[in-house]
Amino acid sequence: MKLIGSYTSPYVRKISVMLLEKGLPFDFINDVPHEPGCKITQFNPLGKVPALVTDDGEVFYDSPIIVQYIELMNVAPTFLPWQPLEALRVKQIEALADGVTDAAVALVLENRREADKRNEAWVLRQREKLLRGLDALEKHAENRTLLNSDQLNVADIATACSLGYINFRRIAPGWCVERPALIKLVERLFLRESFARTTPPGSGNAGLATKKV
Ligand SMILES: N[C@@H](CCC(=O)N[C@@H](CS)C(=O)NCC(=O)O)C(=O)O
Repeated sequence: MKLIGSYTSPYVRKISVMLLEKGLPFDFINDVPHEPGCKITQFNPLGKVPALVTDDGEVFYDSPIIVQYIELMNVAPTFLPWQPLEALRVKQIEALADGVTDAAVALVLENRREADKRNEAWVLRQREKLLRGLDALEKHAENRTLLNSDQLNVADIATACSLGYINFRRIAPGWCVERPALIKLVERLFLRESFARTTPPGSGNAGLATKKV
């Protein structure tokens, strides 16, 4: 199997973590969208990482689809409940975490534009999505049923990758204030070898800020 993506992408990290946790061997092909020479459009017409190329040469893209494919390989540990509706509920939280990541990525890209070219209304909209999403994740993490339970699942992995990215890009340094359940989740997950091995270069840890965002 080949995983195509960049080391800094939280969606790529989600897949790397899953493969490492399951002990599935894969070749990581570093490919960075927005950089010259990027080859991802040969695998994904949408030009986004990650893409997974199976041993038979079939390509899957969009990280939730890749998650589903990996789960179909039936290799323990499983990251989705066996009961379909329960699995859908976990996938809903995965989508929520990925949506928070989408907003964070949008903020990073907008911040790269010159100040006078930034669309402040757009920035505000993304920021509100991010904060509402984090509040919703905190509630799930407090409940400890579908997120932050003793059984690691794809919602936990997607949430920790999203928060790791927010830390790495310093997009909302106060996210951790008044979100103690999310802090507990990342503190626990970041200790795992799969997360340690996929830390984006130069990223900090989870408990830095003192002011809520
Ligand atoms: N929904 C996609 C999102 C993937 C995504 O947006 N990846 C970013 C990197 S963090 C990307 O490739 N961006 C390039 C682009 O949008 O052209 C997934 O979950 O795989």
